[in-house]
Amino acid sequence: MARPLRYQTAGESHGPALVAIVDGLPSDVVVDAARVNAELARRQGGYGRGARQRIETDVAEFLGGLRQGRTIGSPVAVRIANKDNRIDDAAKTPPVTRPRPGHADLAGSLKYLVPDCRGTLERASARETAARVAAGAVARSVLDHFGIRVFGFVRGACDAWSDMPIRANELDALVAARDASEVYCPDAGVDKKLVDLIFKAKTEQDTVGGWCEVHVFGAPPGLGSCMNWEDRLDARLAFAVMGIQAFKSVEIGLGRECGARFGSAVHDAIHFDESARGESHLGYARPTNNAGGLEGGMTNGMPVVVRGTMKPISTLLRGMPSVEFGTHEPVQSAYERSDVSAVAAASVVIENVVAFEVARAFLDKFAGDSLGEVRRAYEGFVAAARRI
Ligand code: EPS
Repeated sequence: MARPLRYQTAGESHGPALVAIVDGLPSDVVVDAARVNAELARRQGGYGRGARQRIETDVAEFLGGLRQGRTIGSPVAVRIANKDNRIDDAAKTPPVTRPRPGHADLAGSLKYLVPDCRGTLERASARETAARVAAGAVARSVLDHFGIRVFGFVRGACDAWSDMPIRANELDALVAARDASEVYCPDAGVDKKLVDLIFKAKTEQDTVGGWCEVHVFGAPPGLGSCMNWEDRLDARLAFAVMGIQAFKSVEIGLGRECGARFGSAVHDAIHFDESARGESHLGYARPTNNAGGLEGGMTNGMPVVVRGTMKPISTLLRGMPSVEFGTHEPVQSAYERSDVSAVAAASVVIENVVAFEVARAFLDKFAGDSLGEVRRAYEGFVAAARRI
């Protein structure tokens, strides 16, 4: 019985380590530790990050699930050590009693009945996204075997917005441009504006969020399902993206702009191009991709396009109006070492979270206990779909 792909994380921001357990991978999948570590390193980067990233060097230690770099069908367990491990040191973790607007501080203290916000901020912290990136980077190893590529980047923030088209045949150049950008934006003009914006926020003791986008190239049609709301891939993607710390909205394809246009300017015409039979759309070419590769909750063979909005970091150096627990006196919110912007890092998180969901949907459709069985199911499906 092939088990559904799923993962769980554990660990606090200043605890000993973060842990991810990915269950449901078939055997024989190549998991490249260097690639997982490269994603972890990317997540640590980006202009606007705070001092914590100079302390940590995130490295995945594989504790289970692999033999000689390949899965064996058992859960893959990954550990990422925290160097700033002081959760049990009371002197180094004084109580936080002035909740930060936007953070989990207030809601968490009320929910768990703890007057020290540290009771919840340790787990609410976006440090946990390191484990999420590791889980996605492991799971997308399946996609590598089928030539499915996932590309995440920063589309903009505030009044800086990149209109750059993201095309499959330019992917290598886009990856290089993104990786050369301090803010993970492949559009050179906008990259500079974003750096200036983050610098301005920093000088004003403020913070800034932004928009991150992910494109998935090469996914076959039919991932997800129209038969049940929980299995719609767009629903699963939205759930996964909204599960990332600080994300406040998610869009697929044209997203909210769909409401501003008539149908004829939204829906993607269907053409048939015999010469494009080798593409993931199997020849059913679409001149536009406003649907973001998803119709009826299923992939249609066009690139899957997901955009998420990250709110600005909620720890402001200058503080925000708040209230002291106990006295209820008005105060400025607490300051904890933090980032001015983590939008670049968030683009790595959303990329790997989306990759995980696509891998899950892929294995749901082409289930098998070994990669060979998955491959046979995939190839049999593609051959049959070509006859439609
Ligand atoms: C975070 C606060 C900061 C960030 C952290 C998220 O941590 P610290 O209080 O240790 O400086 O650096 O993000 C990370 C540690 C990370 O690796 O992404 C928060 O409150 O959410």
